[in-house]
Amino acid sequence: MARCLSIAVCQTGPIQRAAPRAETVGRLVHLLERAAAAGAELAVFPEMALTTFFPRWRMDDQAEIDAFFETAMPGPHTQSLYDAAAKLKIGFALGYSELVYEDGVRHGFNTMDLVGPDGAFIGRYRKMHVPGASDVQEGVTTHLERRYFEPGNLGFPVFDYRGVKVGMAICNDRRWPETYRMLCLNGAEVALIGYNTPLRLDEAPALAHLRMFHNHLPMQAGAYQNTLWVAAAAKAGLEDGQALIGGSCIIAPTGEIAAQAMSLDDEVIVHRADLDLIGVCRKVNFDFDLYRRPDQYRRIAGMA
Ligand code: ING
Repeated sequence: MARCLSIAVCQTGPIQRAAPRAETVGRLVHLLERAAAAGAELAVFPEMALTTFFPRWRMDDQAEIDAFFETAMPGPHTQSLYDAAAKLKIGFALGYSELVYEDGVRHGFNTMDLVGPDGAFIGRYRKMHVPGASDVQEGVTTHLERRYFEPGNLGFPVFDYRGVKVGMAICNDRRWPETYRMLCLNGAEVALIGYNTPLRLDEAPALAHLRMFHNHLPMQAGAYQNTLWVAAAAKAGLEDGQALIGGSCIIAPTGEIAAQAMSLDDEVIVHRADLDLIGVCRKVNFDFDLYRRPDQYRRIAGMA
């Protein structure tokens, strides 16, 4: 009997700045209900799935900035999503902006939490590759994540979800090979990814036509080269005047796209991931213990 996990990607359409949290969480609950009805055992939501992608703006007022962050998860606005998970017996990974005080010092992280089918917290990931800048730059798509978020300090942890090893990554992380390699070396079988990716790229118009190609390419390569299932959820559509790409997908360890979203709106795609396919792919090429020689690479490169 094959070892499987039915995974849902819950893509959202735009979440406008004016949308009350409760309304947004209501949309997420509805998506989770659709995922459960389709037989999914685990769902992934986008990056920053509770608010608009506010790093597109330069803000100075701390109270204005903090309004986009969560100080507790679940909190008063998100408890209904955790309750729905327990009722529907389906866990989820949710991207949000985390505000935490450690030793009296304020820290902002771009975070994703993994929640079990009982609605209980399982584990946390904080985005490692924080892109963009800390202030507006002429001729560059304004993307000020480095103004609001620190790089993550949790590494690439892997958690047990119903006997399956699950890790997480957020948006720009998906472009870096280290993300998938670290998750794989930490034992991951499934990588849950959320992203908010603008369509426009003012700083590199020559690459503008490649936005979707550069979305799927690194995830397909990462899945293939590290024998991972990848489930990636976009926040898509025209959000506060900025077009965000869709292209949510579920990718097999073969690198094939097993399912892909068709819209730029709230949409659920589901695939019954055959986890035994990981072993097949490892046997063909990626048996790390047998074929991968980091010690040798380093010695040859004079890095040993
Ligand atoms: N978004 C982008 C991404 O890597 C970005 C970062 C923005 C890259 C604009 C280039 C131009 O998909 C996030 N949220 O990381």
